[in-house]
Amino acid sequence: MKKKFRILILVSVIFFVLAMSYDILVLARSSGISGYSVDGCGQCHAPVADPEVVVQILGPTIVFPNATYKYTVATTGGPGANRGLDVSVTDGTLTVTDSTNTQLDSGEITHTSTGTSQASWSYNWTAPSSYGPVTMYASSLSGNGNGRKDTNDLWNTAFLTLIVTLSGDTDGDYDVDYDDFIVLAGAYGSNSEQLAYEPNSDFDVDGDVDYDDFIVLAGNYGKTV
Ligand code: HEC
Ligand SMILES: [Ca+2]
Ligand SMILES: [Ca+2]
Ligand SMILES: [Ca+2]
Ligand SMILES: [Ca+2]
Repeated sequence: MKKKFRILILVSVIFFVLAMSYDILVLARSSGISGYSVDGCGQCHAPVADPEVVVQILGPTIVFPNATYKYTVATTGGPGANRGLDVSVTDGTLTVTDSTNTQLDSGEITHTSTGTSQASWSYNWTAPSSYGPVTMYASSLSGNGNGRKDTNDLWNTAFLTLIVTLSGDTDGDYDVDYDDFIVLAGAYGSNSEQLAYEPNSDFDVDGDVDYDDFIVLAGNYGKTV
């Protein structure tokens, strides 16, 4: 009888420890998860992407080798009690600029527990040293805030193609020619507060399109990648 009792205690302890570690595993999710940026969060939340949730990746699409740019993922629609994200890139490097709300997990940007109160998250991406297209993938979830993974937590995915090209290539076709000059001419004299401003023509990224930017384009005129 005494032995049986001891076994019972032992079994209970083992069960308790297992239950605790399961709980810790489960709770770890609200602090971000990587590896789901492309296919989405369906394995544990709503089974398929929901068009009610709109995920946008905002930031420059024509970029230069080794340069660093700011991107923002913005999520609207769905229950919206809390939200989260997972971002990956096929090349280049993601870095955290807001460590309160985002973190790096296996090279991907995910939300922190605090970050689930946000509807948008910003971070940096540094372009690779080689020319060519890079894809940025984002999955974002709009949860019902009940602290559980359930099918009422809706999500969707988005991607953005980033063209890593020559400085001066305003239209992103991997050359610097008259077409690019025309784009710059249209934005010439503008600053980032104005409608005419064209970030793809602001090669020195100082918030205006002026003579300095023209000189950059002129310097690469006629070149192709
Ligand atoms: C392997 C399972 C799993 C996957 C995949 C997963 N989650 Fe979760 N997620 C959970 C669990 C479990 C919870 C509930 C416990 C918690 O809040 O930590 C949760 C909760 C959340 C919450 C809080 C939601 C609420 O209503 O309380 C957010 C936000 C979240 N996940 C974001 C994401 C995003 C974004 C993805 C896809 C990029 C994702 N999750 C993919 C398991 C997962
Ligand atoms: Ca061009
Ligand atoms: Ca061209
Ligand atoms: Ca400029
Ligand atoms: Ca200037």
